[in-house]
Amino acid sequence: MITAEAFRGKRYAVLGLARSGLATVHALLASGAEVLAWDSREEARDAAPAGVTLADPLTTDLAGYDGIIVSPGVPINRHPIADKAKADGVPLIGDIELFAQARAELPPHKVVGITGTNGKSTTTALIHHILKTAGVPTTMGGNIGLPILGQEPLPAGGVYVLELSSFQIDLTYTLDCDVAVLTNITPDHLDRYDGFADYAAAKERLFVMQHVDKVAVIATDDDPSRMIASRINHRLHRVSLKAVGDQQHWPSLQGPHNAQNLAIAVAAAQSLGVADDAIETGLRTYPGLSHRMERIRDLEGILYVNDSKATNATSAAPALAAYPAVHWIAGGQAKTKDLDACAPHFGHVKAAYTIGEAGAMFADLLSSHMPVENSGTLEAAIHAARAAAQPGEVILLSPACASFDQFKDFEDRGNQFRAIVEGLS
Ligand code: UMA
Ligand code: ADP
Repeated sequence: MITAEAFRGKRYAVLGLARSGLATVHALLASGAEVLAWDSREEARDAAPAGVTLADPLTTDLAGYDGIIVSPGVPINRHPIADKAKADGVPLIGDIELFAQARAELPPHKVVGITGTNGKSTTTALIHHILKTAGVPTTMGGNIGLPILGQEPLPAGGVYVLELSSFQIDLTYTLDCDVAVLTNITPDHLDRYDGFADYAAAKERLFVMQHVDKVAVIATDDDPSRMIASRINHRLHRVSLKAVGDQQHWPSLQGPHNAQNLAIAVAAAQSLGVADDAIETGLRTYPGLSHRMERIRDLEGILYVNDSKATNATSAAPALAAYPAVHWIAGGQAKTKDLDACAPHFGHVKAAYTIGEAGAMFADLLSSHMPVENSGTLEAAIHAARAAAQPGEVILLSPACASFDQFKDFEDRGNQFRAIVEGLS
């Protein structure tokens, strides 16, 4: 766990007691801070550690507190905690900001911060893997599912590799990344922002927080990313998926989207001083992540692929592009009212099976391009796809939607897909 003397004797309110909130509470208590904490879910409050005062920050006078630490899943654009923080004169921050404040007490180290709409987790895991392969002490944290305050501090010379969502950046003010990375920007999370420009501006803040001697790595394959790159006035590496040649030696990094991810990872690793042969070994041995084009099973010549992490249309597109004959399971909570990003690959889809809240809307959008069935549930969709698929074809869960209408999160959705597919006989 990461602790800091800087927090000793200070008072914090923590709102949200899931992964990041709980890790924050533990780190603050261990640092000698006073902690008031709350979660709207009773079971989350019940799991709070001893030593915490349980009280709702909305109905507690917080004047004089040193910070209100909010989980990234709390929508601060519409949650009353934002006005409450202003009224009480307390900074509204997140766990990443606490990490930034703890850095001065850590052994000399570097921080790589990775943001972007898609490819963050892959790029984070890949940079971490390359560093580990090269013998550099390193740890991953942030949006990848590992709250950074819950990780062990690194010895001198270590590199913290942080995946940062826009929600986390919104709650961070002093994180000066040694290397800041932008993968791409396409529409997502628009319920949390005043439009696309506002969402892009949230990502740009990662670079605004950097000092002039630090490095920015930006994939300039889309307009918003090019705009951000044009405004960088510190050290900038522009990379592009178009500059990557043959990917055949890197089995877990197939497809143009992974060309983008690996171009970024190579530039980041080079800027950290990793030798080219160590980078090449890292690319070759990278094992891939679950729920991203994960091959689950080959049954009767039909391949079942779990791409549950494709939570928007842009991230589903590369999966459709990757296979020539796809039975496509899509749907959930839609982020946009169109599937335009997937349209260039509709020719690969033999049939679509839609699920969840977006089921009817997606069926409507797709029906003039391919056979569609609104299956409703994941299980029904898998069975319908199995009945229709021929040997050599692929049954692909690549939902282009968030999962929260029918599942706990994208991992739960992918795990249920795996369980159902493994149960087929
Ligand atoms: N809550 C309240 N009151 C509210 C709203 C929420 O009490 O009004 C509580 C909820 O009951 C919940 C907590 O606040 O207990 C919110 O927790 P959370 O959703 O932030 O969950 P964590 O487990 O802390 O996970 C967060 C990130 N979640 C989100 O950004 C939604 C995780 O990213 C991240 O891995 C984790 O911190 C560790 O850093 C997940 C994610 O879906 C993977 N990210 C989005 C994405 O990738 O698209 C941005
Ligand atoms: P993130 O953490 O940003 O959500 P992941 O690496 O977990 O990104 O990948 C999420 C989904 O996006 C996967 O379905 C994957 O196939 C797709 N994807 C990965 N990298 C990219 C990229 N650079 N551009 C577009 N889609 C991508």
